[in-house]
Amino acid sequence: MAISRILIANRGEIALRIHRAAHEMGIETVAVHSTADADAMHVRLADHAVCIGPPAAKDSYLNVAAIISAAEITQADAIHPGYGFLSENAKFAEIVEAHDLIWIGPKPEHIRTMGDKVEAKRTAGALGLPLVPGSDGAVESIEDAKKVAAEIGYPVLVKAASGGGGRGMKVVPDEEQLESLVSQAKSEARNAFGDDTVYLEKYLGNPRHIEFQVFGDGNGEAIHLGERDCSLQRRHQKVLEEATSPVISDTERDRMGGIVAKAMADMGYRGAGTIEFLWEDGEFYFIEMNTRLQVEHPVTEAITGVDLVREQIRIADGKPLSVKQDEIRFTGHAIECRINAEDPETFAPSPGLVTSYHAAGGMHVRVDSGLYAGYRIPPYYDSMIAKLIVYGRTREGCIMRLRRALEEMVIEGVKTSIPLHQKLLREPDFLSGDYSIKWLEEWLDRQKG
Ligand code: MV4
Repeated sequence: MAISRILIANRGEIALRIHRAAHEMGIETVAVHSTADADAMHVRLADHAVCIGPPAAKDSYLNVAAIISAAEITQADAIHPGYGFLSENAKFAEIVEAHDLIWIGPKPEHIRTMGDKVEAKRTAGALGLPLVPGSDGAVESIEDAKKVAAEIGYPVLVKAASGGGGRGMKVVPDEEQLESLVSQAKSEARNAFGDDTVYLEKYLGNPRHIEFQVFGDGNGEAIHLGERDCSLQRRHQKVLEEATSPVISDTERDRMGGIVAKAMADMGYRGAGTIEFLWEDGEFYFIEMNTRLQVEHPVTEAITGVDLVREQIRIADGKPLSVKQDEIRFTGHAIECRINAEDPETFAPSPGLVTSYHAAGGMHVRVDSGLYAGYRIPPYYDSMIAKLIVYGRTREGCIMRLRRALEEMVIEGVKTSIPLHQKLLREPDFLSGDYSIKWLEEWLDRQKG
């Protein structure tokens, strides 16, 4: 075993993040890139680089044959998928392992289970996680749907089993509209995912999105690293995340964290995972599990001191978890601002030439980004170009430092979401921590007029 060269099947800031963890462990890296990314920072920093195709992601970052070939040509012994792209593709994980490469990720069977939201819920329930009340599995007929909805009470939510990320959801206010909305949801799901399986849940009107970070060694040991509050979203895109959540007490964290860690231990989960809950009126309700490293993982790193990518690589290499649960302390507060190349008011993408760039610095300030002056942001990929992560001993101190860091950031030549963050950080509801998943979009609507 002993991983000595990792192929990073991703781009942008997360490719850099993985490169940094690898180099700190004395491991070489291989970058893969599209023709549009030949001058990207992840390509410059890596020890080896292979062009795997044209700009369109389906021909490059999603091109399984090209990526496996790149690993073989460069004699990489492991593949890290980052987030997005192939990270939650169970088939890809199997192909990697079938080529005698180490997959730096969860067991393929667990990726597959959690990718099917009906299976995920069944599994979570069997492991003792609290669920949103709803149908026991898929809805098989309209009679079945009526019966379940009457039991749990309206409004109900129709969700697609192959959905996730909010795609294909329908809120049903009353029984009169159930039949037509279920059939709409089914046909939309069939078109989007090629699978018209849907299930029903009680619709929670004003919850928070709170997710727990977990790690398993694949052999029945597992830990949790506390929660992140990701309630500030626009169109299912997170804008700002924080750890710890302003509404979760130390006692609640220990209690819920204990439940999720036990669940992961019992399923034999391997690697990094995130258990997503909706939280309303003091109760947690499981909705989904993500079987990957997440964009917002640095806020967890900031408050625990654990390097999550290093941990992923160690586990993939067959090593035990580097920390035990009783060695983990949650200290202080961290906030991440996602900086996108987009218009801060219309959210229209703003790719193009970065004419000048200066990253914020100073105590407890981290910038994860592949930007540099003279870099041309390509129009083909996600608009997130940087993450600003700030730590403070208290939430108030963290917010003050974050405002200072945002003042220091310079990104010229393209529009960015920095002004949006600056405005958000002065909002009384944000300062008091009093926000739900609906707050940001309602606030943006109020700004418009
Ligand atoms: C819900 C919900 C209310 N009630 N489920 C959206 C994405 C997917 N991960 C689950 N989602 C939701 N599920 C029930 N039973 C509201 C949402 C939701 C949401 C959740 C988290 C963060 C932002 C959101 C924005 C709109 C809707």
